[in-house]
Amino acid sequence: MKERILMIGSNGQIGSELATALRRRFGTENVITSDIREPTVLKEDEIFEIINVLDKPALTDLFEKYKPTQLYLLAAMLSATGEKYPQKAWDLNINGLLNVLDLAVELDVKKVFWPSSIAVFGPHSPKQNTDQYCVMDPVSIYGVTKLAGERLCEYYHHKYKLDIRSVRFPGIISWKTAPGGGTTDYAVDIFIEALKYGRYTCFLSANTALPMLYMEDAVRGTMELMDAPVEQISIRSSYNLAGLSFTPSEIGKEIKKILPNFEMSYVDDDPRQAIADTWPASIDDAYARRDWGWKPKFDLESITEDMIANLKTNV
Ligand code: AKB
Repeated sequence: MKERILMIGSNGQIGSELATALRRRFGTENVITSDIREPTVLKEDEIFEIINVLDKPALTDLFEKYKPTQLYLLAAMLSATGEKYPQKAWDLNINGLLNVLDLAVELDVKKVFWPSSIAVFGPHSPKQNTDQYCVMDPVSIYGVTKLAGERLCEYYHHKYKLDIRSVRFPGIISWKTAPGGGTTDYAVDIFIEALKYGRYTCFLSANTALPMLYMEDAVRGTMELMDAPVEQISIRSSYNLAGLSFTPSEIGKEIKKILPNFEMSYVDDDPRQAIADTWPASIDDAYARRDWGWKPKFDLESITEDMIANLKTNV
């Protein structure tokens, strides 16, 4: 069957790189990207539409116009911005998802991808090797929407047989498009400022370990999950997905190996620390490994080398 992909929220950190990979795989003419505003770069043959995922009539028109076989919903408000606008975060993250789930069922979309996050865990979840199934008591509104979203995905799968697939992304590190409004954003900011100014003031404390993933792994993992035979998908809420875990102090030391003059300092009153303190330090992704063969490739050393090599020419 010929695939036709519709991506909503394609201008963000994950969308911009996932769209490139999907265009390479399915052909530029079969990938429609969309967002609330124009992307900064759009090649002549790329198809892009302005859409607000909360505008159901416009969204319906978009689905009817392109009749997608696969849908990627990446429009979301992340954890730090969500704390500033909790109502908007709920509206976008939950009502946007509901609009897409309803239309996917109504218009018979074959597969849907929606990312969840490690933010679904909370202060009573285990900190180390956090299991797929454990206490989940998110305290950020972002985490609350992601956990509610997971339950909706599983519900739509059971009730309407919707083939929805999801992973709980950790912090994503990438050099092409910066993240925005997240608690894990420091792990990208640090490279940009190290190259620009030779120093970085981190908003998380030196020993705050968090799970992270390199973009190349995140894109490959998403495509592997979407490619997996349906009978191999045992989880319809969202799969735990691990790459690596490190602290600000550890990544700082790794950067110093390549940029010996790099200096790091810390602020101790940033509200993002309170969110990070409730998140896991490391994730157990045994189900993703077992069900669809997930295996990350990048470690801290290879990420640091790749980030600096690529950003050197851009910063
Ligand atoms: C955030 O920090 O909010 C995101 C996430 C872990 O989902 N990067």
